[in-house]
Amino acid sequence: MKPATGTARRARLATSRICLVVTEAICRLPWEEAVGLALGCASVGMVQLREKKLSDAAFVKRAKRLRAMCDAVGALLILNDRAHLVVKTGADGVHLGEDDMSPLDARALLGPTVLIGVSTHDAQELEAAPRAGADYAGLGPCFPTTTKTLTRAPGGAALLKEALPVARLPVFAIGGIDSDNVRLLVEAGADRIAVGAGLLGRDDPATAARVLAAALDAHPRRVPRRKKKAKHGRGRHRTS
Ligand code: TZP
Ligand code: MG
Repeated sequence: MKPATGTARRARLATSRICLVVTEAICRLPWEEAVGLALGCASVGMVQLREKKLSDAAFVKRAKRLRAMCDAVGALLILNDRAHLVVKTGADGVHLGEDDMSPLDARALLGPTVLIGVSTHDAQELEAAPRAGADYAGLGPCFPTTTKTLTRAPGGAALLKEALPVARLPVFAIGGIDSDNVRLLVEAGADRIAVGAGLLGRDDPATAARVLAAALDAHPRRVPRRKKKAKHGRGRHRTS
């Protein structure tokens, strides 16, 4: 497939409200089935492949399978950590934390069309993210999670209230988000979320995604919905 342009990628980012964080170990169903069900919800506009333990070869194989699944529904594919595999896998971008390649180095390596996401933990880091060349930021952790060993205490709604006002790029709240607590974050100003276990750890990722999407829909400044394609829609029917 022809590589997407930077403009097309950034336009898709602008309408993405849920980033699905994919780690096989947190999936209750077989991972492809779980991801496929979550991707049935149109609000899931971005998938981040986060596998810390896979070899590069196994990671590439997984990313290529996800690439095809994302293409079927028009979702973005982002790699966690592994900037050196973006071109090989045809991913749309890379998500970088404090222990990874710097965003500026990643931009120099990958060029202007690739999306770069950064992890942020407070208002100061969030304010600095655009200067570092980021297209979007994750902000958290919001709540306790078993997906990742946390090095900071979860900040909850207070973190979002403090940090979101300084944001100058799209921000995905992250960490322990599920259908029970998402409303607290929406009330605190969140209009985008990144979710792993709250979707893939469920018996029914499709319903869980719909519940999260409905909560985000209640946001006063909500991200616009993607226009429905009249005909020849790609892939399966997606809800909400
Ligand atoms: N940072 C904090 S939690 C997390 C990252 C990358 C992974 C996703 O967390 P969860 O709780 O499975 O949604
Ligand atoms: Mg990382």
